[in-house]
Parts: sequence; C-alpha cells; structure tokens
Amino acid sequence: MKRSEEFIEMEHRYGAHNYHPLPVVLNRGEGAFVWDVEGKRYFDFLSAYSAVNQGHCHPKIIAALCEQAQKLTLTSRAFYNDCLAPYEKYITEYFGYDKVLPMNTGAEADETALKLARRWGYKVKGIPENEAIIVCCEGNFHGRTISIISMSNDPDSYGQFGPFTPGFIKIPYNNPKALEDVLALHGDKVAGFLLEPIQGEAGVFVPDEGYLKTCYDICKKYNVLFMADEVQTGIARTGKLLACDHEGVRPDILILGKALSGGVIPISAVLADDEIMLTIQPGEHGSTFGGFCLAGRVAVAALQVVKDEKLAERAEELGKIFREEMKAVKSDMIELVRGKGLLNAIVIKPKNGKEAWDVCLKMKELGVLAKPTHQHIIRFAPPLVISEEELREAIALIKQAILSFD
Ligand code: IF1
Repeated sequence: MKRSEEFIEMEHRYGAHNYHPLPVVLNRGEGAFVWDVEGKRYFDFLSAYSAVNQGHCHPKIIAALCEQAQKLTLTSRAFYNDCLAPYEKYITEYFGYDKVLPMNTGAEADETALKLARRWGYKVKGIPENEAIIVCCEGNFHGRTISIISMSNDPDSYGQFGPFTPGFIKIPYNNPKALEDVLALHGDKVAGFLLEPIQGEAGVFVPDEGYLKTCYDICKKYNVLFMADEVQTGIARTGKLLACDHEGVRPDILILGKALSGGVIPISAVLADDEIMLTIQPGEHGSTFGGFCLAGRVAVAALQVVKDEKLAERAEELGKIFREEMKAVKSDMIELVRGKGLLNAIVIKPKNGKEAWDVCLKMKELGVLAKPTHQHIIRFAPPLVISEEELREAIALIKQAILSFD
C-alpha cells in the first residue's frame, strides 16, 4: 500500500468524516508549491481557501513564529505582554481604524462582529433590547457556528442543526433595492448589514460594479453598520488590500482572518472605530488565545510581507492573465470564468458524465491542486507569491486537464 493510502485510511478510521478531501497527502509546502508523501510536486491553487496568500511557510513569517515561540507564546489577557500592543498599533494603522478586537478563527471574528453590531444597536442607535436585526445575504458563508449558520440558506450548512438564532433577515445578494426595501421597512431596528464583498463559497460570485458603494450609502441613510466579511477576499487576494477598496468603501466593521497569519496559525481580527468598539467593556467578550503573543508577532510579519512583496498589485496583474487565458480555452466544459485578482472560479458544464470533481482529479494527476465548491464550480486561488512564469506553467496544465475530456 502507498504511504498516501495509509494516511487516508488512518484518517478515515480515526477522524470525523466532516470533509471529503481530494486523495492527496501533503507533507511539505514552499511558496506556490506543495509536495505529497510520494515526493510529487503540485501547484497549490486553493491556498487553504485564501489563507496562504503569502505562500507556504514564508521564511519571514516562520521566523517571527519561531523567535517568539522560544520566548513566550501565551499570557492570556489577564495580563499585558510586549506583543499585543505593538500588533494592535500596527494593524489599526495598516487598515485605518481606531481599534482592533483580536480573535482566532474567521467564524469567531464574524460572531464578534455580530455581537458588536447588536451592542452598538442597543447602546448607540437605541434599538430596544433583544430586538436588533442583522441583514445578511442569500448565498453567504461566514463560518460554521450555530448563529452563523442561522444566517445560511445552504442546507449543507444549516440542515439538522436547529434550532437557530433569531434576529437575521436574508436578502438577495447583488441587489441594492432589496436592501433599501428591507431598511425602509425595518431600518429602525436594523443594527448592521453583513456581507462578503465577493461571495467565495457561493462560487466566487462577483457583484456588479458599484454594488458595495450603493449598499454602503443605503446603510448610512438608515444609520445601519456596513459590515464587510473580508476573511477570504481580504489581505490582497482580489487585487487590492481589501475587496472593498475596489469601490473606495470603508466598512464600519471590518472582519479579517485566514491570510492575516499567512496560513501559519489561526488569527482573525475585527476592526472598528471607538463609537462601535467601546460599546464592549472589560469582561463582556474575549478568547483565551485571541491576540496571543504568537499571533501578534506572526500577524505583523504576515502583513509586512503583503506590503513588501506588493502582493495586491501582483494579484491584480496575474489575475487578469489567468482570466484572459482561461476564457480563451476552446472547451464546451468551460461555461463561465469569473473572479477578481487571484480569486477566480470556472463553472464546469458536465460532459460525458465527467464533471468538476473529475477535472480536479485530472489536474491533480498533472500537478495542480484545486477543489470544486458546490458541484460544478472550481475555485482557483494560488498563493499571491506565484510568479508569472509559474502561473503560465500551471495554466497550461489546467488547460490540458480540461481539454483531456474533449
Ligand atoms: C470550511 C467555505 C471558503 C469564509 C468567510 C468566514 C469564514 C470563512 C468569507 C470562517 C471560511 C473556509 C471554511 C472551510 C472552507 C472555507 C470556505 F468553503 F467553507 F466557504 F473559503 F469558501 N468568512 N471559509 O470563507 O472562517 O472559521 O473557517 O476560520 O468550513 O469548510 P473560519
């Protein structure tokens, strides 16, 4: 039996079956590449769902982790330490907000944002206690906690996990009028509007130009917080530091995760100005590891790499090449190519019983790793450190995989 098969079998026996991974077992990563236990090299075109924007095991981020890990990893927030304050100063100046509330996973950051919006709704907007509403979008993905899946309309996310948290109204994505209508009706009790600037899980659904700005203006009209979940679209992935930057929109609450650590440890963050952030006082929210020493040092290094290596500009330029090349492929399996920066997706039209999963297996054989989201959409999101030459080499392999079904 191959070593990879041993690992797959062991995971099946001892691990929960909450994923169905592609049959590849990885044991090394560097830049845009990963290697399996048989020593085969692959282009990583998932980047751990955009957590590895800086490339696998970026030396500067790893150095920050290792240096701090030898000194002090975790104090808890019961005491101060010499890592958190410099991190808080760095990240708030980096994104232009008064304050940051540090958490660990994207879901925890979204939950924190929901609590901040509700708390602001009661203490500042004057919404009657326990009546705050959060407006969210159909097709959303914000994580896997009970309150977050209470916003979901994907049965795979919420099915048989009820009962659900109340206080959410879903509206169609990419439809500003739906937001206007719901706020005209309920605006006095709506604390916030939560959305992804591009819906990742839904299949890289890029809204119409101007959608974010129009919604932001509608929110201001009704004194509703505009809350951007940039866990997947942020940190240079879409060709700007934040996807909201494409429209010059500054979210009232900014939610970050994933690449905030360069894929090294779980780090997430919620940024907001004092009027919102100071509605939570000591003892009213927290987390054991939130903003811990390792996170402070790693996040600063990860964000510095984004700036030093101009990752947003690279994503912008390389993304254009990717979409141009994929749109030129003559295959009736390619129904649609869409995306922004290096967050792209191809909608695959099944052919002779072959579909997106089969294309991904063929790509794996050729040395490119990607995975379908929903049945017919393949997301392509390589680390932003990929060179143009490497990108073109991977594109050739992706084309070869798709054309192999013709
Ligand atoms: C899974 C999806 C992507 C996210 C946005 C919050 C979170 C995520 C926009 C929560 C997390 C991950 C979760 C992972 C697969 C992946 C995913 F397919 F689930 F939806 F990327 F699109 N906001 N997305 O994308 O962050 O708590 O995971 O740190 O759950 O299968 P997390």
